Amino acid sequence: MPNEVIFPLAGKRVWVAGHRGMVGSAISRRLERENCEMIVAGRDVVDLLRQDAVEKFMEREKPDAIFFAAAKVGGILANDTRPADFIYDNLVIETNIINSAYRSGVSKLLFLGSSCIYPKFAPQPITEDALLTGPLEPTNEWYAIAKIAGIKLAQAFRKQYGADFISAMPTNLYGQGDNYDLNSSHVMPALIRKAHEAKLAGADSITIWGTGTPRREFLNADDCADACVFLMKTYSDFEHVNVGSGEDVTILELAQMVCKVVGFEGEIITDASKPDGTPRKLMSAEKLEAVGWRPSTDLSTGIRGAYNAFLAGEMSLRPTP
Ligand code: GFB
Repeated sequence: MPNEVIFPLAGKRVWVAGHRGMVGSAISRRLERENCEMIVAGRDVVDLLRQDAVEKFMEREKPDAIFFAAAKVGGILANDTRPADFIYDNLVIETNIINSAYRSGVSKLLFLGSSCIYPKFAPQPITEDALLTGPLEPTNEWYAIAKIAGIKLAQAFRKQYGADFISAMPTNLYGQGDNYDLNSSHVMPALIRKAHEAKLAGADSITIWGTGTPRREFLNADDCADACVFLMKTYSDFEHVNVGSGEDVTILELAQMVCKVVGFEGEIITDASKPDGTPRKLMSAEKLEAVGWRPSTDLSTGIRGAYNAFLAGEMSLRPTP
C-alpha cells in the first residue's frame, strides 16, 4: 500500500516551525483536520537563530512531530542582493532545529527545501536524483546551498541515529499570506500587486523583470501544505521528495494570466536589466504521484484565490520603499 498511514498525527504534539509564514500558516490550517495538539511559538517565545533558545524550547515542549517551514525566504532580487542573510540565517536555523529535535527525542521531522537546490541546467522535468549533479543558479546559490545542507542534515541524522527525518522540495509557491513587498517578493505576489495598482491608477502598462521567457512551475501553498501532511503521515525514507504541480508556464504567460484575473488590460513591458534567473525548473512529480498525492488547485483558480486573499489583506500591505 503506497499511501498507508505509518505516522498518524491524531493526539500528537505537533510544532510548525515558521507558522507565521505562508507555508507554515497553510500547514497550520491543514492540521486543524488532523486532531493533533498544536504547539504555537512566535519569535517572542523562541528565537530560531539562537541555539540555546531552540534547545530549551524543544526540551520544554517536547514535540512529537515537527513541520520545518521556518526559513529566510525571498524572490530573485532579495536572494541576489542579500547572500549573507540567506545562507547564514538558513544554515543556523537548520542546525539549531534539526540537532535539538534529535536530542529531545522528536519522533518525526519534515524539512522543507526548495526547487532551487537543483543544478541550473538540470534535465527537465527534474527528478530527485539530479541533486548535486551540476552548478547551481548564481542568483540563489546561497539559499540553495543552505537548503541542500538542510536535506543533508536530515539524512545524516537518519543515517547515524535512525531518526525519522524526511525532506520535501516544493516548487515556487504562492497563496494566502504571501509577501507583497516588491523588493523582496517572489514573482506571483509582485505581479498581483503591480497589475492591481496599475488598474487602480488607470496606467497603460506594467513592467515585469527579466525577459519574460523563463519558465516556472507554481503550486498553491494550501496544496503544498496538504502534500506535507501526506508525506509526514505516509513517507519515511532517505531521499527527499519533489512537491510540485507538474506543469510550468513562462513568466510572460503568468503575467497575462494575472492581468486577466485582476482585470488589468494594459500592456506588459519586460525589463531585461533585471535578472531572469534559471531558465526553467520544472520538477518531476512522478515520485509523489506514485505514492498517491496530486494537487487539487489549477493555476487559474489558484491565482483567483491569491488575488482575493490580497484584496482581503490589502490595507495591511507593507510599503515598497
Ligand atoms: O519568483 P522569483 O523572484 O524567483 O522570480 P525565482 C521568478 C521569475 O520571475 C524571474 C521574473 O525570471 C524574475 O525575473 N519576474 C518578473 C519577477 N517580474 C518580477 C517581479 O516583479 N518580481 C519578481 N520577484 N520576479 C527564487 C529563488 O527564484 O525562487 C529562491 O531566488 C527560491 O531561492 C524561490 O528558490 C522559490 O524562481 O527565480
